[in-house]
Amino acid sequence: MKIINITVLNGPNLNLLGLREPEIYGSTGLNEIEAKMNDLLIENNLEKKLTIDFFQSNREYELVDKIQDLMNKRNQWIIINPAAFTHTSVAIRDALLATKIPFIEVHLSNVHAREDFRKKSWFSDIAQGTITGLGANGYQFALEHIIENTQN
Ligand code: CA2
Repeated sequence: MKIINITVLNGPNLNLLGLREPEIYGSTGLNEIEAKMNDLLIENNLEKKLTIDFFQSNREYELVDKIQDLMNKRNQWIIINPAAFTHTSVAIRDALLATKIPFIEVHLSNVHAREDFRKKSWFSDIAQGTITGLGANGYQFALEHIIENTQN
């Protein structure tokens, strides 16, 4: 049986979700987002076919290392909210390009409706798709896409 592994990567400050600035980022914490994603697998009886690993870091090199760890592994997907690194990180972009793992870029807030510097993403043009502005549900939608596109 082909097992799909999904790695959910979250960038700097997202460990503060639910604790600060709920008016921008919502009141759902990262733990709750992770629990809901696991629930979605269980509801779909997929817990033996899909696995999800979660990783949050405030350090760019740790995210690069985590992506490199997935290199040469088969049947991988990445869901990534690079947070502030969205607008700065050629290093994370290069790591994703090197692994060739399909990924979905998620943002809680609508980055296009905010400051100009947030409109530039180093990821959108190489992502399978992007979800922005739909809050914590964005992670669920990304997972639903993977579920629908990896069956058989
Ligand atoms: O909307 C998003 O998901 C962002 O990726 C969040 C980043 C921001 O730099 C991007 O432009 C858009 C910021 C993450 C900070 O997360 C916090 C969460 C709670 C309280 C404070 C910061």
